Amino acid sequence: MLVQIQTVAAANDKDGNKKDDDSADIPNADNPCDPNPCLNEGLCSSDEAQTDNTYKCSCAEGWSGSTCETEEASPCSSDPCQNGGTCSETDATSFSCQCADGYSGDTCAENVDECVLGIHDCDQNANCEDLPGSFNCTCKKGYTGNGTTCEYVCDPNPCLNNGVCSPQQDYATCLCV
Ligand SMILES: [Ca+2]
Repeated sequence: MLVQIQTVAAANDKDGNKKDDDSADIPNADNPCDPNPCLNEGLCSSDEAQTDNTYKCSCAEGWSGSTCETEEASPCSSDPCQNGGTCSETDATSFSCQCADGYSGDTCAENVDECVLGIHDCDQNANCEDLPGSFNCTCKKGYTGNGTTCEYVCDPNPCLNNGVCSPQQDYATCLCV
């Protein structure tokens, strides 16, 4: 619990000279704001004419309640950004999401189809498969590699003595002459 003793700023007298109010540093049993009952950096004010020790708290932004004890819901407190997106408040009631790679939309709920958009790095001899949040590259028949790089299995010809190369799924067979 944060309790702050409010100090009164030094006042200037009518001649412009600084005048310190030493009494502000001494706890005052008659002052309901000393020590400050307002939590979370709330500012306390009291009416000196009141004799029943009433006070009012002016709460810092994001806090409410008679002693500023309640944290107000922020636009990001419900974690509105999905799939690893990062939420940031744009004002007291709005948010924006910074989406992780592979997702888009106001709340990052939409998968990016890298294959349709052409923002994949698959080899030109690979098939692109869209996945939620990512994509996969697989070399086409007759090509071998990791999908990002695919090489034709018959170039260079692996068959000796003028054998005829025949491409299979991801390897070659030789027809010997
Ligand atoms: Ca995708």
